[in-house]
Amino acid sequence: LNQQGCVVWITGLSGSGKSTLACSLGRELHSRGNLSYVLDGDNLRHGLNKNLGFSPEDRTENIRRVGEVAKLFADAGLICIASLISPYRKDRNACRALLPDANFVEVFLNMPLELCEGRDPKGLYKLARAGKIKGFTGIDDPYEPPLNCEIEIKQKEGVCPTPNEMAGQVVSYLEDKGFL
Ligand code: GGZ
Repeated sequence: LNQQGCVVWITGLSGSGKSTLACSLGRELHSRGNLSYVLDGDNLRHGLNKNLGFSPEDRTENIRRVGEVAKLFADAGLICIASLISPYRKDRNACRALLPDANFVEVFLNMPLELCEGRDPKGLYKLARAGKIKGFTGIDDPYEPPLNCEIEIKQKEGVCPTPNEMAGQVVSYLEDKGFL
């Protein structure tokens, strides 16, 4: 194995497609013979982070822990793919600061709220609009978009890129930077 590790940090609204992109990217890297590991916010909240909710303090702690674990994977030489809403800029920047700057690749999955809310795979936006979930990102809790991300993924002429296209965009970047 001769692989320089890094963290690919995917941020975006609930329903923007973070987990789908993470999975697709992991599969693509595997098929190329690159070791990667996916840290998914929603999954980790069932184990490592099961004592955390969605208050600003708990989100900050959630992201801090995942940032530390991601750094460990990157140190071990893996491409660590983290997919969390990570709505607060300062928390993402704190994760970035754990690594040499070049080894933290922030990917902004920039999908309009209307699109994410329209998908609503778990019906959470509906509950949030009805006031049954308080502090839902994009509804009554802020999402702070990155100011200087390495990769931005968005719709082109109203059409969303496919998961494979999105993964391809990240793979090209990682190739350019010499991680692949
Ligand atoms: C945002 C929430 C909330 C609130 C539950 N706000 O799309 P999902 O359902 O499957 O994934 C979301 C997940 C967010 O977990 P993260 O660890 O990524 O969040 S953060 O980075 O902000 O710590 C969503 C579900 O949990 N969910 N309540 N109030 N998303």
